[in-house]
Amino acid sequence: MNARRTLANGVLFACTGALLGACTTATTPETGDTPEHSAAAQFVSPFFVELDCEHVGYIQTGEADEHIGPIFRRFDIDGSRNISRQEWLAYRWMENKQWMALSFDTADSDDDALVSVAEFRTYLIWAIGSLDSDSDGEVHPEDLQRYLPQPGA
Ligand SMILES: [Ca+2]
Ligand SMILES: [Ca+2]
Ligand SMILES: [Ca+2]
Repeated sequence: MNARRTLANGVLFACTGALLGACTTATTPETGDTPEHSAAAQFVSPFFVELDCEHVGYIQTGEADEHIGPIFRRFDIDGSRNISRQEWLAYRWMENKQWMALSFDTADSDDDALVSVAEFRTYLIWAIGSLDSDSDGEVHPEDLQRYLPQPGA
């Protein structure tokens, strides 16, 4: 996707927000645009289709609990019920290792260098919620894309 297309998406996003009445709040699409959001978008992306099991085209934070088991086990290679930093960074569907590391540090809230099931659940729910810029409870593929680098960028 080129820069012009990205810009168009941004404008489309803003217009959609206005149609939904989001313009009445103080938030703008740019608010809270941080590396943590990019890390969250990268983290959620590989699981989007799985989380959207009803195929409605968007995901919600409530979907995390339905799918957390299989997603967690994909990271927890040795089945220890904890994800080590090494296991986390080994997950191959996420290209930007800096964001991966940021995700790990954010998820590991007690700083014991392991992400427990509870920490993983909290992070997944936070990650989905953080991408819902217009706070309507729905996270669409465009919400993820705006935080992720485009091919060739
Ligand atoms: Ca493990
Ligand atoms: Ca921990
Ligand atoms: Ca939304």
